Amino acid sequence: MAKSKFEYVRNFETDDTCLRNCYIVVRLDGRNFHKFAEQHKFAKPNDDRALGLMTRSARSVMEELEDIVVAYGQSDEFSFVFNRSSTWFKRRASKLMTHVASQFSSSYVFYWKEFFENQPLLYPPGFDGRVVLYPSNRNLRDYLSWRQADCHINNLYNTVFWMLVQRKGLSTTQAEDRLKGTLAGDKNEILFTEFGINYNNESAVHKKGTTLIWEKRDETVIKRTKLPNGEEKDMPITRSRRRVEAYHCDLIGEQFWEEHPDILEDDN
Ligand code: DGT
Ligand code: MG
Ligand code: MG
Ligand code: MG
Ligand code: MG
Repeated sequence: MAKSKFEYVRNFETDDTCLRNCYIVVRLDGRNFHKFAEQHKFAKPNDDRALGLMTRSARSVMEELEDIVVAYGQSDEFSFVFNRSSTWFKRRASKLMTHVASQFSSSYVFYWKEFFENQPLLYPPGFDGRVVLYPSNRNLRDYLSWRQADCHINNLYNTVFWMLVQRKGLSTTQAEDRLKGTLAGDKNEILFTEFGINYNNESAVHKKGTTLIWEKRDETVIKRTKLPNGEEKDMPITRSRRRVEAYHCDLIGEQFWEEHPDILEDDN
């Protein structure tokens, strides 16, 4: 095919292939969700509709795109981990990141009504994306631990903060001052002595965030089957199906990874 004289502009495209053998992590984060949460009347500190919609959108990303082995979300962010041996889109960072961001954003709008029945979506939300590569299982696990630790720190802070404001009637500035310099133990103590709340009993989705993984489940369906003698009969057929399952469990310790040894590939 003859080439036009404009063809050379292609050479301006730069290579953004992700290094081989590395896990490719795409993290999305809601743009200016401080304002978005206010305007859409998100409950404080945690809005279960908003968290449910984030998880629904992340599930759509995993189901529609290839090679995502685990995803982790909290607040207005979600991280997607591509298998280290993935060759999807020739491992081009911009392709992977933009597919994740656009699939997530369109799902967020598409499924909005399922979660926010009486709250109209007032303007189109956006999400930023970034790509980070992790060369070892340890690094990847530490990345996920970092996001989960962030979830815990913020949730503990926000839980006490909004108790002080909503139950004790402190202004937001007063609550901020009250919590300045406090450690986790102090916050637990305030929750327990002043509000009778044992933080350990708070809901797991808020304390731990949401982890999505693929799991095989046996599914039995009744199917009308033709027998050799020509007769038709309803027969149970069991097949193993892969589906995305959600967990709200600890990712920092060993247990989760021991119970799900197939998520990560061996380092060697
Ligand atoms: P950014 O990411 O730099 O564009 O700015 P923001 O405002 O999105 O900041 P970020 O991502 O650091 O913090 C997330 C914001 O989203 C934070 O202000 C609280 C809000 N948010 C997230 N989930 C909830 C929720 O369940 N309830 C409420 N009330 N707010 C939430
Ligand atoms: Mg931010
Ligand atoms: Mg944000
Ligand atoms: Mg955020
Ligand atoms: Mg195209």
